[in-house]
Amino acid sequence: MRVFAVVSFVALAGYAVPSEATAAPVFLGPTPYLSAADSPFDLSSPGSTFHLEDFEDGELNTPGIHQLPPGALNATVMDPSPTTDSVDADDGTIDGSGTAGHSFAAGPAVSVFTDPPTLYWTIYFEFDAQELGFLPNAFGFVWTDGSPNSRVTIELIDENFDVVASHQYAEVFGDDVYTGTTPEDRFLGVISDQGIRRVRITSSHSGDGPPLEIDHVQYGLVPEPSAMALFAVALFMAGCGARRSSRRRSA
Ligand SMILES: [Ca+2]
Ligand SMILES: [Ca+2]
Ligand SMILES: [Ca+2]
Repeated sequence: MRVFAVVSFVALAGYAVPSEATAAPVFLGPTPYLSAADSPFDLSSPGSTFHLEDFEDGELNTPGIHQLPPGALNATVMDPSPTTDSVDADDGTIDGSGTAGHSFAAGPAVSVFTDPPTLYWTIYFEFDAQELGFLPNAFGFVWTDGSPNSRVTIELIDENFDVVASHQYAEVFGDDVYTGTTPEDRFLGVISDQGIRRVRITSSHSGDGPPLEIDHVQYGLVPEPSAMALFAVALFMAGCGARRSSRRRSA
């Protein structure tokens, strides 16, 4: 049920919510995230229809997710180190630090030669319907480190490598600290009306800076989005009605 609260937040904040039952993807977040309990998805028993990759075994190896294209330039797992930026709780203690956990750091950035240059860090996942038994309609991750003022985009990409949905967050991400601190860490995600075949995360910023790090990659099946968006709107309207009648009673 927590997912409804976030969709409702998205509606209040003016994000992309379907106007009718058109079922456009609903992009979620950004919301602070220190442990799996902060996810809008129910991560209490990952396994059959929902998966959580926290990288704590040192690998990307939850079912049905692979990097695209496979190769030496892919993101890699960061072991505990002074600059590792895991989700806070992964080391056993929510204490403002993720250095004793594991994160997933992007491969080399693409640099666009403006002055100063703009760096684009990308992590690109593909889902395997055979291995999962389905294509996920929900995906999320936690942005844990990068340069200050990073711009983040999520793209959903289909079988033909066409971008079917894209969302750049209005907020910017990142602080000036690269040593595993966690107050800047944010959940971002999407619920789609279509099965998600591929998803590409891009984090960009002006000038040099450290690589994009993410954690708690999560994906699976949730109830279809148009119904949830309508439910969120209904909740919002009910809340407005309650406030109006309360004001009338107190007048
Ligand atoms: Ca910690
Ligand atoms: Ca981790
Ligand atoms: Ca961080």
